[in-house]
Amino acid sequence: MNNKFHSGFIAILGRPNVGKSTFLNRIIGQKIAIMSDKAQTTRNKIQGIYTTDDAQIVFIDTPGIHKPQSRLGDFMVESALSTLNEVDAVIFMVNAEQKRGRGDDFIIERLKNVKKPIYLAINKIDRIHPDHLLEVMDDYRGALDFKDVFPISALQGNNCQEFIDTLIKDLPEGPQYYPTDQVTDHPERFIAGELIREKVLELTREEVPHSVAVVVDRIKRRDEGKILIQATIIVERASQKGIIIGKGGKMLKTIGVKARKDIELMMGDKVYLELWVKVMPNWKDRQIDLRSLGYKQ
Ligand code: GDP
Ligand code: K
Ligand code: MG
Repeated sequence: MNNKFHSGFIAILGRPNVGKSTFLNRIIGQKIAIMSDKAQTTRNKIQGIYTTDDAQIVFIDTPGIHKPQSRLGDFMVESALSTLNEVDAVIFMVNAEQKRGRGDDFIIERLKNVKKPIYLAINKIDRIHPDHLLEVMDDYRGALDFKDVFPISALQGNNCQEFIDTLIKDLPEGPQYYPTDQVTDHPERFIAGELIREKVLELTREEVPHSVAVVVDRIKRRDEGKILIQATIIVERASQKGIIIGKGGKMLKTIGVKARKDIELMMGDKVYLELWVKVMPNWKDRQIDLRSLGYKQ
């Protein structure tokens, strides 16, 4: 019997939409990183904490590394790269359906300087024929000195537990950093905002998503066990405000109902959600606004 406690911080890197958030949510078993089929859904580092009797892994879900297109993009890339010096291991996740491309090579170049164990996770194997897997593996062989390679399906769970068991076995002996019942270090306020933003991404048209931020203005616990949450959805143009509010306020109502259900699940209490929509032109390129929205440290 080996009673030593293993622990450490592991960053998850990969192009947008390869399934990083889906994997994290599967492992942690609660919805903490929002998911969608649109790139750049994750804007902040989100830690998911996985704890067992003899191990703890603190996962860092990074925004996708990509060529920056705005100051927000810049911040996202910086944020992803800066984590690499602080972690014990790195998971480089790729999509089994896609050929290795420039986006992957951009990340591989940066990982060449990382002296920590790097694991290749080939995700979405539920979408490919098993014969194709060897080709994908060949594609990445020699790109980096991988400690191990795991084909997985984050969506269906295939091979995920085996992957976790290996990560734990390889982690050094260490302390339990967070209490057993803690699954993330982000405050409820942040997650509530992310859940609202997720519904906006899910329900609105293509032109809206990348222009949206959500600020939770107030969380107030009421006596009857009900929580009042007031939040503002921020967009760049009046036309986007119109889309989010919808005909007769219908869209905003749908966003509110769906977000409220998820927030209730997270908080374990009844929630009363009040949403406003505000136009802030070019907030993505305004340093000061980024800071007030929580995207700058
Ligand atoms: P991220 O940008 O890397 O965090 O990617 P997400 O976790 O947001 O996932 C992007 C999209 O891929 C979502 O629509 C997911 O449902 C989908 N997805 C993630 N993992 C898998 C998988 O293992 N199989 C399939 N078929 N889809 C997946
Ligand atoms: K995504
Ligand atoms: Mg993500």
